[in-house]
Amino acid sequence: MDIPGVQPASCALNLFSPTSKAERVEVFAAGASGPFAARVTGGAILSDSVLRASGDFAVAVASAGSGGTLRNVTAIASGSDSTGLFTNAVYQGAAPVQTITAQSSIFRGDNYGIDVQGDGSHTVSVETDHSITWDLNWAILPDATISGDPQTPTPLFVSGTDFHQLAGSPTVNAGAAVAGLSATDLDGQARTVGSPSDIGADEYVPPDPPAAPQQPGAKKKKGKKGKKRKGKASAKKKCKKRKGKKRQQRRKGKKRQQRRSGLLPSLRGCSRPSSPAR
Ligand SMILES: [Ca+2]
Repeated sequence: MDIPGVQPASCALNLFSPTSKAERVEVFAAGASGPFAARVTGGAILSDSVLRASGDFAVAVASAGSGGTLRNVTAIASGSDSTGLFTNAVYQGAAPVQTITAQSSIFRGDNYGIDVQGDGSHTVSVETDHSITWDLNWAILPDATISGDPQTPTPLFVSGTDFHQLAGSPTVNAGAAVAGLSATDLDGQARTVGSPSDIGADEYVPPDPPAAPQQPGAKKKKGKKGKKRKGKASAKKKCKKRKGKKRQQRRKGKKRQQRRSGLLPSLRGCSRPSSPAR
């Protein structure tokens, strides 16, 4: 879903209640100033998705109110002062605490990966669980915290706009083993391939190993089935031959008996007719 012309601090995707859940969405928001690709508030859940925002002060994903959960999200913002994950007391309203739980997610912006801003009367926190930001790390202002295990390795992606992982990316098999993982990733492929599952919207599927090349002149191996059939056929043949021999012997014996009892003329004295004199 490409949303151009997003107004400052306006969101292309807004999830705002505990029953709000979005998964496997791809949002690209562009605007001259402050476009937000997505906002999560009121305990909503956003998972298995790619959020991308471009423009000055662009934000890939923001939280507001009491916050929510991001699970297997890849959030990338580009442009001056852009931020991957932005949580700010300004958007907190009456909620005393704004907490965003980031599980197996990736954040990056040209300014900050994660930017957490509290104020004198609001507490803002980001709880990370196997989530990463890279290059520029995070900013933490007063009354704001980042807890858990924020990490900074550089993921390996296909390109700057295609966030499928490459082989060897530190995000592969490095996700959080948490309850509530989806059955599928952004592409509809299995969410868990290897253990544990990956960080980010995409789950890496290793390519099939190439088939071993056949040596020239190598004899093709006969299958078990063929061999078996051949063995069976020759056994049958042998059996038939044996039966024929026995039948012949029985016939000969019968004739001999008949000759003895006089039913057939004796063979004695029989000789081949002599060949004519030359
Ligand atoms: Ca995939």
